[in-house]
Amino acid sequence: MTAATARAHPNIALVKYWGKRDEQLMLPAAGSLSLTLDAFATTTTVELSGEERDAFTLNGAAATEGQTERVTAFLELVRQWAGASEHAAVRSTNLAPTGAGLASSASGFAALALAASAAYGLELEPRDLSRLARRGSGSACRSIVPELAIWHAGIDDASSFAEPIAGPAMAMVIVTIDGSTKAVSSREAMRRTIATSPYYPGWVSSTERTLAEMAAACGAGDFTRIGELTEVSALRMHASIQAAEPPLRYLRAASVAVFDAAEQMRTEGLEAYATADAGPNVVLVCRPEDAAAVAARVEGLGQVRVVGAGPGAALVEEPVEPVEPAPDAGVPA
Ligand code: 2P0
Repeated sequence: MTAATARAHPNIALVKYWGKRDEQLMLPAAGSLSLTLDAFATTTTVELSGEERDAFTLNGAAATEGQTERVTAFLELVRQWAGASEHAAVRSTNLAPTGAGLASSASGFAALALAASAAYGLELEPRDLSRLARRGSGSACRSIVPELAIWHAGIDDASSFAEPIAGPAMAMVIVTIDGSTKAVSSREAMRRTIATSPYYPGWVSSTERTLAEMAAACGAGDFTRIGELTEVSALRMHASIQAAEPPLRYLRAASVAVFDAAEQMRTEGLEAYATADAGPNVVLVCRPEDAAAVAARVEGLGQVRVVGAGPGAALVEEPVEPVEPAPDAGVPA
C-alpha cells in the first residue's frame, strides 16, 4: 500500500498524564486512564510521494513549520520501523480547533500513526500501534483504543502502551470557556512543573495509587467512585502545575464556576464530576442518562456539548469531499 487514510478521536483523561520520565521515548512518569470520545475526529491521509521532503496540509492549508517538523520527525520514526526511505504527503482534517488543547494532538497522532504505518506497509498489533502513537504525543496512545483506555506507564518502550479496560457507560459534557490556542503548551508546561514544582513528586506517587483505585472502580462498574477519582486527579494535577515557577494557571474564574456547579448538582442528587486539562475548559463526567440534565445546568457557563464514548483509530476510505471543521466546534484544552 502506498496511501492510507485513518480516523481517530480525542480522549479525555479521568486519571491524568502529566510529565515524562523519558522525553526521547515519551515514557510517562505515571500511568493514566481515559475515555475516547465520539466527536472531534481527525481524518488523515498519508501518501508516499517520492518528493524531496514530507509535506503536511491541515484543514486544506499548508501547516506551519513547527507542525510540519513534528510530523516529519514522526514519519522518520515510521520509516525507521518500516525500513523505508520515501517521503510522504500528509493531509489531515481536524474537526476540533487545532492548538486548543490535547484533543488535536491525541487524535492527530493516533490517526497519523495508523495511516502512516499502513501506507509504509507495517501491519501493527493494537499494542504496537499504541506504542507508535505515543512517540508522537503521549496522550495519542490512548486514542488508538475505543472507549475506556488504560495507559500503562511501563518501564521501557515495549511496556508503555494503552489498552482497553472495561467500565460502566459514561457521557461527558464539555463546557468550552475559551477555544483559543494556549500560551504555554502541555509539553513545555510539563517540563516546567517537573523542574520547579515542589508538589510534582507527590503528584507522581499519588497518581499510581489513583490509577490502581480507578481501574478497580471501572472493573466494579462503580460510577460514583470513578467520578470522585476523576475530580481528585484533575485537581491534584492542577495543584502541581500551579506550584511551578514562574506559576502556570490554566483554570480561570469561569472554569472554577463549572467545578462549583458540579458540586452543587451532587448535593441535589445529580451526579456530575469535573475535570480539566491544560486549559480553561471543563468537562463534566456523568451517566449517559443524566447528560441532558447536566448539560442544562451549565448552559450559560460556556459553550456546552454532550459527547459519548467513541471508537478507536480505524482505517477508512479517503473522504471524497473534504470535511469542513465545524465553526463552533468546542474543544477541551
Ligand atoms: C492527559 N494532558 O492525560 C493530560 C492532562 C493534558 C492534561 O496528555 O508532550 O499533548 O505530546 O506527550 O499528550 C496533553 O499532553 O503531551 C495531555 P505530549 P500531550 O490527557
